[in-house]
Amino acid sequence: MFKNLHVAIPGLFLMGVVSMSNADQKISAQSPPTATDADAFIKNAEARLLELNTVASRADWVKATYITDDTEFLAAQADERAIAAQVEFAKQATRFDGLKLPADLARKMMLLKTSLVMPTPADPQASAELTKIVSGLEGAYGKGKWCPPGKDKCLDIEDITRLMAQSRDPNELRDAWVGWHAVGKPMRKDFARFVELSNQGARELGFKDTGALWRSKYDMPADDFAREVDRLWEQVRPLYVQLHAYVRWKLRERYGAQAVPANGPIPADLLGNMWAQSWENIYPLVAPADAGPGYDLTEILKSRNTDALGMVRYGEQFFTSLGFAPLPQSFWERSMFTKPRDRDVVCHASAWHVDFDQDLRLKMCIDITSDYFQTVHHELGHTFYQRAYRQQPYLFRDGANDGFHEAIGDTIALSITPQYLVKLGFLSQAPDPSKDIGLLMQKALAKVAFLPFGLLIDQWQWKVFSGEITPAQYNRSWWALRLKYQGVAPPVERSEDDFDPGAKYHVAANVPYTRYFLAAILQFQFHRALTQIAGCKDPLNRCSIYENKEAGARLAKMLEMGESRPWPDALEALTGQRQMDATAIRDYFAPLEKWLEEQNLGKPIGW
Ligand code: X8Z
Ligand code: ZN
Repeated sequence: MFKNLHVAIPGLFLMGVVSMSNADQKISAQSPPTATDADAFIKNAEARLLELNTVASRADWVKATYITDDTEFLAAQADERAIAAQVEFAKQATRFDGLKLPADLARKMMLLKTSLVMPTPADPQASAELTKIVSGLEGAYGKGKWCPPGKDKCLDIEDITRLMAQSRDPNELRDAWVGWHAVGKPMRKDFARFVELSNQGARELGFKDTGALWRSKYDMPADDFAREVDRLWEQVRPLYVQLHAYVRWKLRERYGAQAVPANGPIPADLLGNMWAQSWENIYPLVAPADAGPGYDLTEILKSRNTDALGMVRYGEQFFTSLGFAPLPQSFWERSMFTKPRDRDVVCHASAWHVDFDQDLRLKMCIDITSDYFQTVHHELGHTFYQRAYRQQPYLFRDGANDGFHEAIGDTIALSITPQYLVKLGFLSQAPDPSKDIGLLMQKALAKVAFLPFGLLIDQWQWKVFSGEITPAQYNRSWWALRLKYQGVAPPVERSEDDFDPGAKYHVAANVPYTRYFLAAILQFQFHRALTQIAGCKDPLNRCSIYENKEAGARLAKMLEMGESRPWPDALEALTGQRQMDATAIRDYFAPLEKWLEEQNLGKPIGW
């Protein structure tokens, strides 16, 4: 999967024959190559990759919205062609190594090499095997179901997500958790093979392994990036640990001392989400006694009879209020907003830039809930970003880094404040500021709880790719990391018979995950900067940039840059800062953090 698909990204490009023009061949026969040769080489590569990736996106779109053996086959084939072409171009690009090139051209040479997520080996058989496996793994996830014994209906991940969010019956939660995790089990063997083949491809491109390739996408040496991620985690860890301690205490009150340890990890099935990655669904269990939520967005949306299309329209109008043009008609015609009744699809939400121009689409199975209201804004962030950089040269049509891409829609969603909901007519008046702790708690259950999860997936993947984690240790190392970072434990004993990482979409679909961790930090940094531009003097959680054209223009400026400059330049264009900085998320939640510390006095912290 790849470049234009925002959830799944760069993988792509053509098989075998990457045709060089006669002119190119003549040039390559002479030595040494010049900057003019380099320019011609890149122009040709960009044109070819655009063409191949557009074909691949169409095949992938059909596959993701209609999973069958045939669509999987055709998508794998188109992906393989596109990826192989890029691999080939990346290899050919080495002949310009050491040549002094204009900055843009040098950057494109670099991106040619680093923008792949899944580098295929040169051997055509290995390459075909790899793309087939990856297509099949994503398909297996998309088709995944749990059929509870004694019931006549099988549940898909959307149904199970609802159950995990709503049920407070520990037996039912455990059964659903175990039921869904069985989806990973059959993926183990293919996954191990995928790791081998993808590493083979990465090595042919000069990377130590696929993880090293993934870490090389951040305009800094791969090892520095790993340290940067650790630094950001250390900045936010104290806040997470306070939230964890408080939530554990509340769950212990609810489910009993048998079920929830006083100072150990929280059972992963009690947090309102299959992966315990976001805890907002258990808000009612942990709500501060004296500061209710103020309102329930799910109830409001339902009472207004909002449908899936209506949800997306709300998102769009937020962006247009900032000065962005409305989305093209084709977006509304070609997107998939609801789950079709008659076939398997990949419901996991994603935003597509099919032709890298104006053919923009969303693919999701919208439910009318507050969670999905957030997700719609998240996805539209990708869409508006994609459209904003469409006039860049092909190789620059991507986010400043993948964390930026993931952060834009979430940044906008931080502006869904009570005051904004009043403007929409959803609330007659904003709750009193005394309710802020409740509102901040709700947000923290989504955003702060997510941080260690956002980090650990790739900590696992990086070690798998480097060989530090072998297939024989897949599951136990997964749970060791979940314990270390999240402080959660599986509700039942697991073994190497299971493959729990495969029950998470991004592992099955080969999507690097650090991007979401970065986004969780960046969105607060963006929000702080944008609300300052909008002149908001209130606490960060009360500021919305809705209808603020100045903030919109500054945002657009950054989005239009795409990936044309190193990300610190893009960050500076919006925030004036050149470093990712977790002080913004700490500032945002400062009142809650203080409140949590008070609540946790005398209680165990950590696990
Ligand atoms: O995968 C997504 C988006 C698509 S890019 C729906 N997210 C991560 C996840 O679901 O695990 C958004 C938050 C984290
Ligand atoms: Zn996303």
